Parts: sequence; structure tokens; C-alpha cells
Amino acid sequence: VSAPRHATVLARILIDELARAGVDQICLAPGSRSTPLVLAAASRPGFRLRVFLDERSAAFFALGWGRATGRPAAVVTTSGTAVANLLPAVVEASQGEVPLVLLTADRPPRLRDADANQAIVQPGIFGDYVRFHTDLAGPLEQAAEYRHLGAVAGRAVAAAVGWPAGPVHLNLPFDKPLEPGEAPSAGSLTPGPGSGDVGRPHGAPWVRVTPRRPRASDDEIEALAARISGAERPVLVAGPHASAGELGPAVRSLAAALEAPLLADPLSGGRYGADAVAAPVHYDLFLGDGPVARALAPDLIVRVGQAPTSAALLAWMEAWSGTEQVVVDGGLRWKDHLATASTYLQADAADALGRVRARLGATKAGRTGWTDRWERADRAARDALGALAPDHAHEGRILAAVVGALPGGTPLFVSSSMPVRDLDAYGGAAPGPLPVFANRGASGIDGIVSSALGVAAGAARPVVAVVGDLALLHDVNGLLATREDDARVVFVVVNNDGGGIFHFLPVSEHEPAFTPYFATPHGIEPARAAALYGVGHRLVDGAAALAEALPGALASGRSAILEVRTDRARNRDAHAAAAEAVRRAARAALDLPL
Ligand SMILES: Cc1ncc(C[n+]2csc(CCOP(=O)(O)OP(=O)(O)O)c2C)c(N)n1
Ligand SMILES: [Mg+2]
Repeated sequence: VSAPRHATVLARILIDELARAGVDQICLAPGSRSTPLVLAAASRPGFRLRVFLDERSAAFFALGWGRATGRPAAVVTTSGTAVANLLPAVVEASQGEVPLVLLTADRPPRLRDADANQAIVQPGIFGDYVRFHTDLAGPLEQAAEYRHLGAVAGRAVAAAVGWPAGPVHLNLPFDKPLEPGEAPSAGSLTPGPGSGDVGRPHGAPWVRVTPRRPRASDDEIEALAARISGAERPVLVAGPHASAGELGPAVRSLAAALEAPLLADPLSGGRYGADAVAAPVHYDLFLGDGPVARALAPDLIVRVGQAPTSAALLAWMEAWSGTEQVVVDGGLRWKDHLATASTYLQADAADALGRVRARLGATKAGRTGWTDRWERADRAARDALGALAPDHAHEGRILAAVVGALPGGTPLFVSSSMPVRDLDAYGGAAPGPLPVFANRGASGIDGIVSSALGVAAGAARPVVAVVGDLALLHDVNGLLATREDDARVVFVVVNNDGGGIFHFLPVSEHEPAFTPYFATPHGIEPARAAALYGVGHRLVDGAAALAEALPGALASGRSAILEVRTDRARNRDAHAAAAEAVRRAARAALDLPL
């Protein structure tokens, strides 16, 4: 008697069950040990297979895809350091709460830790950063073992989508031969997934797992609604959130009903919208001023999402740690690193805020004076920024130009370091919803190019990505994925020849060490990277020229690099001057002494 080989059967069942659970994207990098997985995926209809030359980029692309869709893409690797290359994206997916499935091929257990080639200890390699992991090293001889495989696929996908969402790791030891073929059968196969080539009838998954979603009780909602209604100076704070598309409208709607100011991070989904909401966009620039911050004293802060990008906002919340602060978050990760919360409601935020909103009814709260103060400060900030002389060195203007020039609905990706901060402080308002993505879970400058391309593929539309020059170089090989026909990104590269962010730190005064060891100028021209990967490149002179070039670049249907050159030291000075102008204007607007 003969039967298909163990590796072939295992891979076929697993891939089939992952597809039934909703996985349809596979990002793979070449290797031998993963042969059974790749052949199984390639021969099963319904998968999009994408090939990457390095595993780190593959994982970051899959991360971006998961961010844009809320569904996990699978990453397939061979054994050894290929697996270790997934760690940065795993960390970001874990802390950013983004679904991701890792399928790592491995050598059989007997070869572990015994000097076998390309063998490392893979089970558990991602530690606590994965929501679920297992090592599928067992035999496939009994019906229970087949059922287990089907159930594990269902569990893994369910764990990846949450709650909270994150990475999951299935380690898959395969013995040679790795290619399909006949093997002596150990016995007759019993019914279950893979006994024929199918699992449950009609394409159903082996186990259907319902989503886990922590929901506040009616009493808890009642108490929160009462507390909010009773406040005279409530402030809503919305930080970055993996489900920004859901959270944003909920938090805006509540802010409108409450007539309360909404301090919404660009990554929260709440900052941009066409509806009338008091959502200041320059608070990062005026909350840093002591008198202004005191003039805007809250008596209740309700916070959702991760920690906001703005350091000034964080400091302001910390200053009011004696004031009642309510965190609403359903994720397992604690969202209060400053320990300012007085109530922590462990519940899905969009759901909870929506239900609080429904209880408030239509009666006006009469808080217009309170909201007005925030809006006056924000208008003053906007006018003060508008009155500044044009300055090519001010990178904040690049973000404002991008926000202003984006055709409606175009997703924006911003890299860590200054682009995300400049969007927060200087990007201004947008006339409608603007989906913004960033790797803010762990704020690495790695994998940025790949993540932006993954977002474009997931969103199924071109993306504009504002990236620093070091972030571009860190993941320059990610540009290879511009060849994917559905991954179109216009990269706006803010080229200040090094890490501009370090000029804002006290260490910038410490030459001669500062420039070579912190700012790290490199002199590499992005045009050369563009040429290497066959991507168009254009040098644009300042923010206004960028705003003009952007729509055309987007409409061209091809990925491109638009490079804007700036100067790190002058950028720092321009930031200081802008912040000072805003501070003075905000004080004047609030009738405070200058
Ligand atoms: C993987 C990783 N390595 C190092 C850092 C530390 N770091 C933070 S910002 C930064 C400089 C980034 O330079 P660039 O991308 O050009 O942006 P700019 O600061 O010029 O805006 C570095 C090295 C990091 N966040 N992530
Ligand atoms: Mg830079």
C-alpha cells in the first residue's frame, strides 16, 4: 500500500484549512525546506502568492496588507535565520495589534540543537510577541491528528484577528523528501481533513471560530454616560488604533453630541472628517505652553487607542493625572504607560462610545464656551503658521502640502521619526476622512517601504508614503515589491541626509560626536535606489512644487519617488520658530499675557 508523503499531506491540509478560514495572501521568500507549503499553496486556487527576496521585507509587506484589510496575510519561510528575519515585523504586529500568520518550515525535531545545517531552535522563537504558537511536529496517522491540524488552522487565524489582533506562529517540521510523491503507508487513513483532499463539506472550515470582542455591560455604559454628561470640561483623546476606520467615526460622533473637544491623533481615524466636530489639529504646538495648557484645564479626560504621537499631549495628560481619566480599551495590552487612568474600562472602544452616544440623546450639552476656547487656540495656531514666510527648510510644510494635495480617499502612510510627528503637528485638517497608516506599534524605521507597499496592495489603491531618507535606505530592498501589480506607492522622500529627529535632542549640542554618530549623514542619492529597482524618480523643490507634482505621480499608475531635499539644522530652527509663533498666537487668542 502507498500513500502521499507526510509533508505533502500536512502542507495540503494546513494550506487548505487556512484558505477556508479566510487567508488568501501568501508572502514567501525562496528556500527548500518550505517546498511542501509553497507547492500546496501554488496548486490550490484562490491564493495570491507574492515572492520576496528577503524575509524581513516579506513580513513587513504582509503586516501592511493586514493593517489595510484587518485580515491576516501568511508569510512562508524556510528554516534557520530566515525565521529570525521575521522578528521586527512580528514585534510591530504585536504592539500595533495587526493580524499576521507565520508559517515557518523547520527541520525534523531530531536535528534541532545537534549541529545540523541551517537548523536553529524555531519553536517559541518569537516569545511573548505572538498571540498563539505551536509546533506541528507530530505524526499524521490517526483521525484525531488530522482533526487537530484543521482545528489549529482555525484557532491560529482566530487568534490573529483578535482580540487583540496580532501575529501567530505555526512551526512546521518537514522531513525529506520534500516534494510530492508516494510513500509507504503506515495504515489506512481515517476520515477527517486530508483523508481525501477535502475537509468539511462545501468549503467550510474545520472549526468556525467566532470573534472575541469584549463588550461593556449596560451598567458600565450607563455609568460612563452619566459621568461624561456631568462633566463641564470633558476632553476626548483618541490615539492610534488598528481599527481606526471603525473607531474614528464613533469618537467623532460622540464628540459632536457632547460638544467636547476631540484631540485625535492622525492614526486614530478621528482627526479627519467632513462633519462638524471640534477637533483641533495643532494641539501639539500649543499644549506645550504652560499658560495655554493651564487655560485649557479639563475636568474629565476620556481616552481611547494607543498612546498619542504628540509628546505635548502626553505631558498635558500627565499634568492632569489628578483629574479623572477614563481609558476605554478592549485589547489585552495595557494602554496607560503614564499611569494616569482613574478608571480603565476593558471594552471595545468603538462599541462602548457608540452606546454612550446613543444614551445621550439629542439634548445640547451647552459646552460651547469650553469647546470654543480650544477652537480659538487652534485657529490662532493655523493663522500663525499661515503667516510665516515660506521656508523650504521646514519639513512640517511638506506634510501640510501632502495632506492638502491628496485626492479624496487616498491612503497616506507616514514613516516613524519626523514624518509621523510633522503630520501630527503641521499636517492640518483635511476636508474629509483620510486613512492614515504608520508602524507606530514599536516605531521602528525598519520595514517602512515594504509596509507601505503592503498597505497599497491591501487597500487596493495607490498610497502616498512620506518617508525619511534613513527609513528608505533601511528597507531599500523593499522597493522590489513595486513590481507587484497591485502595490503602487508614491514615496515622498524627505531627504535631510540623515536623522533629522536627533537635532531636537540635547545630544545635538555634543559635537564632534553628534554628526557622525547620531545624525549619520550618508550622501546616498535616492535617485540611485530608484534606478536600481526600476522606479521613477523626481527631485522637487519644496512643499509647493511637491503639492503640484503629487496628483500626477499618483495618477500615473506607477510607483515613484518624489524627493524633497531639506537641511536638518535649518529644519530644527524652523520648527522652533513656528512653535514660538503658535504659542504667542494661542496665548493672545485665549487672552493670556504674552
Ligand atoms: C529599526 C530602528 N533603528 C533605529 C531607530 C532609531 N531612530 C529613530 S528616528 C531615526 C532617524 C530616522 O531618520 P530618517 O528616516 O531620515 O527620518 P528623519 O529623522 O530625518 O525625519 C533613528 C535612527 C529606530 N526607530 N528604529
Ligand atoms: Mg532623514
